Amino acid sequence: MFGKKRLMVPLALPTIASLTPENYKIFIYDEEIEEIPTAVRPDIVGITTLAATAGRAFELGDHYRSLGAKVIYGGPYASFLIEEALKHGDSVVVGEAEGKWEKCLADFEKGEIKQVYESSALTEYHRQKPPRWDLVSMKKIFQVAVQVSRGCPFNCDFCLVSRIFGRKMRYREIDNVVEEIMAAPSKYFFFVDDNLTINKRYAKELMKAIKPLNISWGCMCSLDVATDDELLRLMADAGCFNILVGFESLNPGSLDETQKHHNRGGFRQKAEALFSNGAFTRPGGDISIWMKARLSWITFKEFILTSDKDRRALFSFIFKLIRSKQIAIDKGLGFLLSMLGYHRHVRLHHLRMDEYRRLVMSQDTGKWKQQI
Ligand code: B12
Ligand code: SF4
Repeated sequence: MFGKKRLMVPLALPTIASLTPENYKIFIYDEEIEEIPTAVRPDIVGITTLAATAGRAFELGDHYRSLGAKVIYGGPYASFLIEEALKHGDSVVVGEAEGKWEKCLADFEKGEIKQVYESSALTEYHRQKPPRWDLVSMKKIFQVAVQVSRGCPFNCDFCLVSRIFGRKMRYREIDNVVEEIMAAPSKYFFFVDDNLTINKRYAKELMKAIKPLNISWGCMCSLDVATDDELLRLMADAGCFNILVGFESLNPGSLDETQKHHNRGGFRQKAEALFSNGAFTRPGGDISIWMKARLSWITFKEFILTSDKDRRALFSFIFKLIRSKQIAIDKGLGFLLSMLGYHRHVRLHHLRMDEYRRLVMSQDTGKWKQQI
């Protein structure tokens, strides 16, 4: 939540609504900001799932099935735990919805809905229909989500992104992105791409194209953005006010263990470069110019404290660094420390499944025990 508002409504459901034929009357509900009408019986209910939301998603699925509705799950959690989702729903759309959701609805209309909609091919992802933000109550939302790319060339152990969207980057055509932003009901955006600046040429073109739109936006990118002064300036000019950088850990051993090798080394120098090149440590005159351009860089550095044996030492190490202001480069810097909860973060590939189950069973209490 952001004050009385939710920061963003997840992009999944407005995207799926955009794929839905016109003969459907669609309602989107987000329980973080509004009540879900549980007394009504829809014909078909689509529910998105994350590990963090799966318990509630399954409760709702059970409820709507008991009313006689068909319940379809999608999203990262159901895509990897299909059998579990099918205990609470009629069908699972695995991975990207494009193509599969339309097929699922066509089968629904014929009364032949299948349990699993899956395909080995990823979508082309050149041009997307605009998400149906008109179906979302915008009064309580701060930012609108936009996605320009899918995929990630890396394969970090705790992350599902390359498993869902592949390791080859796919990009939308820039004019298609611009059209979507212009049609959106807000001037505040968040690019949900896992690394908006990984392809610097595309990123620079995008910045030039969105600059005239006079919007404010945040994004996620890797620290190497710090090494490209031109890109930082273009981002600032185009309305960037917030970036989220995933350091994950300060411990090179933990980075190796989780296959996040690309974050090894030089983090402090790069973070300092980010500030001296992009924002706060510019001479006073410069800052006021940037402020006029609506630039206020607030960087949340996310650390995932990966391995059990290092946890205590790392906490105290980071605590000391923050207290000594060695990494609190200025007051605009925030920290988001998240423990690596295996039930939420672990990459669910088969080799690790036994370990995953063992850890969840041994560490969790309550519903998780019955669900696995
Ligand atoms: C932006 C983002 C956030 C943002 C914003 C969330 C928001 N409100 O929009 C913030 C920073 C708040 C956030 C928080 C968290 N996030 Co996050 N986040 C993302 C990110 C980068 C993009 C999400 C997105 O918008 N994708 C674009 C949409 C279109 O993709 P999609 O949701 O997958 O939907 C597609 C398909 O999955 C499918 N689909 C999805 N739902 C449905 C439903 C139906 C019915 C159908 C048919 C199809 C379908 O169709 C869509 C179109 O193809 C993803 C990674 C990624 N690249 O997706 C991680 C990701 C979703 N987050 C993740 C995690 C772990 C978290 C946190 C738990 C982190 C933490 N430690 O706190 C929290 C949980 C927050 C919560 N309670 O919801 C994990 C989820 C893993 C899992 N097994 O659940 C992901 C996958 C990244 C990862 N590490 O693997 N996150
Ligand atoms: S954590 Fe970031 S770099 Fe690693 S696989 Fe996920 S999206 Fe890619």
